[in-house]
Amino acid sequence: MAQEKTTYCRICEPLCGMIATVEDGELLSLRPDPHNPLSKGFACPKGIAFTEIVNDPDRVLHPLRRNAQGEFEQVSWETAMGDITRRLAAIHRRDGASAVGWYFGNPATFSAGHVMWAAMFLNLLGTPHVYSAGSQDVNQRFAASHFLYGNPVAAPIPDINRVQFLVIIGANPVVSHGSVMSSPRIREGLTAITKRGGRVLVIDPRRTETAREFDWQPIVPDTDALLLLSLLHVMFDEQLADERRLDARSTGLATIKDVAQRYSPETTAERTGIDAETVRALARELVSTERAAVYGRVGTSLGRTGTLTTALLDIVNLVAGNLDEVGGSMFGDLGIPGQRLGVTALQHVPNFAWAGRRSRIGSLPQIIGTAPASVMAKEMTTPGPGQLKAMFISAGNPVLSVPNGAELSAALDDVELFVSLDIYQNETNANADYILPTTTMYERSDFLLPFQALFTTPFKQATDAVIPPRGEAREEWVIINELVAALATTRAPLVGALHLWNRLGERIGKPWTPDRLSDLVIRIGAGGDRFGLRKAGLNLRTLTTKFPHGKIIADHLTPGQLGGIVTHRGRKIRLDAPELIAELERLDPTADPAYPLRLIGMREIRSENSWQHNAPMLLRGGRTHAARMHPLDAQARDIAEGELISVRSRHGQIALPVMVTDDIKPGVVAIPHGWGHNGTGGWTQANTAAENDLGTGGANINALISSDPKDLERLAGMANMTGVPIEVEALEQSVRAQSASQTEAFATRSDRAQIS
Ligand SMILES: Nc1nc2c(c(=O)[nH]1)N[C@H]1C(S)=C(S)[C@@H](COP(=O)(O)OP(=O)(O)OC[C@H]3O[C@@H](n4cnc5c(=O)[nH]c(N)nc54)[C@H](O)[C@@H]3O)O[C@H]1N2
Ligand SMILES: Nc1nc2c(c(=O)[nH]1)N[C@H]1C(S)=C(S)[C@@H](COP(=O)(O)OP(=O)(O)OC[C@H]3O[C@@H](n4cnc5c(=O)[nH]c(N)nc54)[C@H](O)[C@@H]3O)O[C@H]1N2
Ligand code: SF4
Ligand SMILES: [Mo]
Repeated sequence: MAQEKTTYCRICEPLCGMIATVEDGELLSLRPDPHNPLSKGFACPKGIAFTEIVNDPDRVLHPLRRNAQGEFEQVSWETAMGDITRRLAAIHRRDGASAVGWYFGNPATFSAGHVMWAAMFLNLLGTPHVYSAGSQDVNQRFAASHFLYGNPVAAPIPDINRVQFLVIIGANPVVSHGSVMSSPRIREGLTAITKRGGRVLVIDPRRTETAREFDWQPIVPDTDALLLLSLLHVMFDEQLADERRLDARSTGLATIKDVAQRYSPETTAERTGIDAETVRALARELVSTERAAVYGRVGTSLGRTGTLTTALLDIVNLVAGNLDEVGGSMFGDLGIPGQRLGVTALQHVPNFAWAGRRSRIGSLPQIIGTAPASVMAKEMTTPGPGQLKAMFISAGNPVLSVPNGAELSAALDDVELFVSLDIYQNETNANADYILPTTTMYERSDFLLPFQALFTTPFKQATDAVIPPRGEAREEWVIINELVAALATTRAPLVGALHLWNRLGERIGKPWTPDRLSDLVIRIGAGGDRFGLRKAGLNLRTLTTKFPHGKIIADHLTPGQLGGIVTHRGRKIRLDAPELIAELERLDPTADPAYPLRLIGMREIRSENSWQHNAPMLLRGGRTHAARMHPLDAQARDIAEGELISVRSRHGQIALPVMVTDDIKPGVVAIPHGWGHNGTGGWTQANTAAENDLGTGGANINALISSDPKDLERLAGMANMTGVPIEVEALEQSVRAQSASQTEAFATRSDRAQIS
């Protein structure tokens, strides 16, 4: 008989409540949970379509080994793990920990067991080759927080519930549903701001789905740091800032004032495309509105100076009197005693500290234990001590998501051992020696551990698995424990200690599992039972059984968190770190007349990065990958709507259809990433689309992006994926008529109507 189970979605950050209908261990359907106190019956098309992913006939359900002919064949877990652990141990014994590497992709963060076990294993192993999607996403946030607060994991989030003036710079929450903030029903949250008489301003090169609903200010890509410096200039110049208060809360104010002095809005206007009076008015409004915040995301992460830009976002909030204040940019509170001491201690651990290690290739700093993924390929192909020889990739598709996928794909083909942990055959693991099948989110229990401090309304939810693992799928942490056991016998004393800990737990009947870790965090943290000290407090069991729809911990974020966050001397925010100041010299790139246009990224409502192009529900309406460009730029190049265009940068070339639209700043071209399914993966739907003559399986935008260490952002090794100089031309006149009609259908049906 069919049964309904309460759970939550773990695709993106709002973590919306879901009701799963299950029969005989099979997932029949998903619908939004009307009783989840935050998402209240909302879910997006990706969340609903996940049934098709769990049950996808293309899913990898058994361990696969690549044979001499290059084909995958099914093997037993025993055979796969026996061979993998033997080869891994041999490589480790011969070349040490620095021959072993791991890349974990975005979905890893959405599984407490996966991300924590991978981090624990790799840290204890001591390899510098730890990579993640972070250097294409959010590592600049950690680096900025390191410099400002001495605390890389502190991330301010806008107080959506109470803000009256929200400036969104380089984020599109109506489509992305919010990032580096967990705020279910974000569209409604934003609309509520205007309903209560406030204002939302979107500063973005494209009139995005969010910008269409609120006020839009276009900007030249990758000039946000200049805009933010000009805002500071006006705040100091017009004496809007409360300097005495600033002095009490921060160090380095004189330096920042001095720097801002050089960036009057009159001098930056031409570069940002925003006139001086608009900037002056914006600065005044940010200071005079009692509850105001600026919030930036991927658009401010991926420029040439992402760390500096992100630090400036916080500094603008601070100077305007909006940081750590009600209705401003606030910090979530984990409620864990001793957090500050813990972070201070971690800052002295080389594996964790900023630049505690630098990459062998490019000498780029690590941040929270991870190195820039852009250098992964060269770390595999460059001989010498520390060469990466055994590579694990879990929940990632870096051949599409990291710059220069062709280079990476070739490098992966040559490493001694390449093991993928995934639910699919994708473009990356096409070259793997083994693909190990893992569970999807609904086949495991979980707690939203990594997102605890990011909820705009403090919230906790935990879930049991709603169905057993399909086929022979296993959870990542279970696989990692086997690797731990294998390396415990080689030259890895700390891994050995972890193995003993695991063994001990098993022996006393209390194995160390993700659930146990979650229970610990829940009990110690805000609202927890502190092991009996707080009578009505939570633990994992009470959270799952008494509050299956989740529990709101507090109605609002609490101001005044900085004292518990900042680890710098005197608990003062540091505004003048020399590393940040040095980034100012990178603000003005030299223009190259051969590449006059600027490339930006964008996300689509029915895609999640590269991995949801195989669900029929999400592909409806003849969806295709397309670039967006302004009519003026199209006319100048004699390009018509729907035509196939060639997009070239200094680093590569791709072809795809174009949509000509006024909703973008002239001189800018927007292209979604995560496409470029070329038949090497096992995604039948996505690859069938690729075989169509229009190339509608899409193109890999990251072929246009440089993986050269000298082109990476310097403080967090961020890939430079926005504002990239490009040129565009018509590819073939002959397909014009054919493609125009199809792209138009896509434009009306999926780009506009599907926003929910
Ligand atoms: N539907 C859907 N939702 C998703 C995802 C998805 O793939 N699909 N991915 C998830 C992931 S992994 C993440 S990290 C989040 C990201 O969440 P967001 O950051 O909110 O999403 P993006 O669409 O990347 O928004 C970036 C915006 O920055 C703008 N932009 C680009 N360059 C610049 C610039 O130089 N300056 C300024 N001011 N703006 C710029 C782009 O036009 C775009 O509108 O979304 C998550 N949610
Ligand atoms: N040009 C450009 N490039 C970008 C971006 C951009 O804005 N522009 N955005 C960047 C960002 S923000 C991100 S987060 C990255 C994403 O980059 P990645 O994380 O490398 O790639 P995804 O496409 O998210 O691939 C996720 C993989 O995980 C698998 N998977 C899904 N669920 C699970 C699971 O539970 N367990 C396991 N083991 N596997 C699972 C999927 O099958 C898929 O193969 O892309 C980055 N790349
Ligand atoms: S917005 Fe969609 S994909 Fe993201 S958590 Fe909610 S239902 Fe899942
Ligand atoms: Mo991301």
